[in-house]
Amino acid sequence: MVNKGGDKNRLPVPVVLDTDPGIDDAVALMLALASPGEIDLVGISTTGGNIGRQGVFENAHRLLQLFGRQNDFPVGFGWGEEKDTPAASHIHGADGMGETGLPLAGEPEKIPSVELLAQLVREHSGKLVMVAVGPLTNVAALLREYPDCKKNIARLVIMGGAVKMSGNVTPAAEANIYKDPQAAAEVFSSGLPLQLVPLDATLKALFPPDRLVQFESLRSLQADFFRRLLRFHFRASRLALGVDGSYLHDALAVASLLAPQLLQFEPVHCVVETKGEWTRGMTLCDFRYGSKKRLQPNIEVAVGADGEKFIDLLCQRILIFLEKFEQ
Ligand SMILES: [Ca+2]
Repeated sequence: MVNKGGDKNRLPVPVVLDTDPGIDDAVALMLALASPGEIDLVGISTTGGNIGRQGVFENAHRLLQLFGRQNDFPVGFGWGEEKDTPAASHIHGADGMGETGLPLAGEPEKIPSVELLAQLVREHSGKLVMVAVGPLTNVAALLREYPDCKKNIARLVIMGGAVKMSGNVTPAAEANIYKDPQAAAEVFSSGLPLQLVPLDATLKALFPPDRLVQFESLRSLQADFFRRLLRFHFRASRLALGVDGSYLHDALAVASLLAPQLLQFEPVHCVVETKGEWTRGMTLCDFRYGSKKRLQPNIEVAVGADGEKFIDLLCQRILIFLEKFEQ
């Protein structure tokens, strides 16, 4: 987004993060908190995904308490029934955050995520950017229960899908879309201004182990948490995916607000398969270039990303952010 001085483009933009922390969710949140010049984080709505609804809700609070931001904005509790979906503990740990053992103080109040989202859209009418980095359950519920909200959401950025490649949960589907394909289908066909950051882009956002070296000398609980989170993810990713590094899918979606030029967006028509025997949760895009049959675009899809520049930006921001906690 370019700040041209007009009211509509004024920075920082109000942002709500819809999230299921989640290791890469935690890094995405850190990147948002580390970027107050561009992002005014006004709320977090949690959604069951990497682990169940209660766990991700508590993890969001744990993170905010760790960074001293627990009184700055509300946190929503995931909408709807708990989905019976494959666990992601082999990637994120049983606690969803790399078994880092962050404490949780108190018993946080549970505002339903859908109510929180509706309230934030009203408060920031026409300006609110939603960044959804978990299953789209809350967002679909918002559009269903508060249809008037639709015209007042500036943009929705979604981490999810795989458009020109295999998925990660099944050959057809990426985890966020697979976990609630009905919700994703509703959101994709909603007419909202949409940007999709699929695996095609996020598999370029690999944080290599040697980039952690620059964080080694930092001495704080916060820096220690960041190092342990990534080290867990390095081990898990090596075992589960045979990859040397940590894919920070969700952080790339947040980075698209800071430096949109890092991603190669392309307008396409995209639908979500909800019923397929083998293809449930598939994001099917119409790339029939030049064909008269090609369908009208309904979404901008990132078909690639500059992974190295993303990691540079991320490290720069997180380093400055963590230095503030030095003891
Ligand atoms: Ca996530």
